[in-house]
Amino acid sequence: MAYFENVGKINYEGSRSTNPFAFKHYNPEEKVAGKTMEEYLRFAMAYWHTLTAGGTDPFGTETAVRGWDHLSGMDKAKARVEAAFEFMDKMNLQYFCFHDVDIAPEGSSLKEFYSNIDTIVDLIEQGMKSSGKKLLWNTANMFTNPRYMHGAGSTCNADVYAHAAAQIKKGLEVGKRLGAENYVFWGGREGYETLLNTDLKLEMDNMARLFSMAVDYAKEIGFDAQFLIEPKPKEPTKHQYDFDAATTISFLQKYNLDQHFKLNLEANHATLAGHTFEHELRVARINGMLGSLDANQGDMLLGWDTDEFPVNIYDATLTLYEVLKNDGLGKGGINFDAKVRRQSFEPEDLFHAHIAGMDTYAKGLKVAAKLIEDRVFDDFVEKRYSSFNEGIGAEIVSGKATLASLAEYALNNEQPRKNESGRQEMLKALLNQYILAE
Ligand code: XUL
Ligand code: CO
Repeated sequence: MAYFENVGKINYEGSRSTNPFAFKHYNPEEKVAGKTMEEYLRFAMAYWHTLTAGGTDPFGTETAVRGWDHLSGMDKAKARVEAAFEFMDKMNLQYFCFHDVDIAPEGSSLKEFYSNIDTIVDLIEQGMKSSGKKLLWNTANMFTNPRYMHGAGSTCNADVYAHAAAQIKKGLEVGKRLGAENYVFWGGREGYETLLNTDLKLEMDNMARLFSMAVDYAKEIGFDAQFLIEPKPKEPTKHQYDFDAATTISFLQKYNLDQHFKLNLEANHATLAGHTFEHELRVARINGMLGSLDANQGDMLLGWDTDEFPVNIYDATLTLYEVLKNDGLGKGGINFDAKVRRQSFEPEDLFHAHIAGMDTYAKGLKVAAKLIEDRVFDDFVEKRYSSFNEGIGAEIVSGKATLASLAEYALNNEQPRKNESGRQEMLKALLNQYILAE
């Protein structure tokens, strides 16, 4: 059965095309910076937004009209698997990502949940075999069920902690079976509402223990996916422990987990943390921790995680700039953790949304590659710091300088170098020039 019968395969037609069901920039085979667009971008469909969610918000119920609406339970879950492969095929998406609860109903016990997962994973495995689609990452949802009200790895309830461990164990087994390239942890409830009832140290130590157990179990079963943590500062909890890239990296370093993890960075999470997305990518990149991306964008007039499809070329350019400087994302990819607006309720809207996101990132990739090729910012930055290439600057960088040697230098320095302009406006105009060029 076709769930998206009104839409055919989406193809590249070039930037002049007027066909809303065509790519204007995403041309999978086109070479950019030495690789094909498809190799760099590794786009993924988020199962939860595209198949499972239906457009609820805190004030309203589902609005989405989908071909599986008349079904329920396992029948609905099975229909969604079929729809997922039809959508990925038509959309030319090679990867997908899911939480355990996205693909299968939890049922009334953990045993039933395991068995539901097994049934659906059988279908997913068949779909992957016949289509060649790949699992970018899977994860365990340890935030929706009421049992996780106090957290999962950071809960005050040891039985809930054990339940979380059971979900992760199954998630790792599923990931291995489906050849997942990464395994993600996002701690939606790993944080606190008030310190008055919180043992901060125990909560963080316990979270680290759960991550270590996951590392050990993956090793035990021979699952060689890249582990990823997805930072987010708040929502649903007031304060989340994996606040942003810098906080998460230092958490991983403190617990000796940094060699086992990288980061899955999300654009809207960056803005919630008061950062630009490129800031988060740069921090991860210079620490060797840039793993994968959740592509979306927030709304600057709304203070929550709106998970809109990314359409901002300026942001996409700076994002892809970091990706190219990282020499790609390795095992990672670009997962559209994004949802259509509640009033975009028709199945066609899922196509328009993914086309918009994929074209935006493809255009960003082309512009970023040109900026790097022409060394637009590299030359400027290199010259800006050139005082550290020789003389006293080289002594500082090599570690030879001391406070005493620098003080002596400063005391005898009769003609200190003059500061030069940072030329911020000129650089931003250059960036615009590259974005707007044909
Ligand atoms: C929530 C979020 C999650 C993670 C996976 O803000 O981004 O969907 O990506 O759990
Ligand atoms: Co996300």
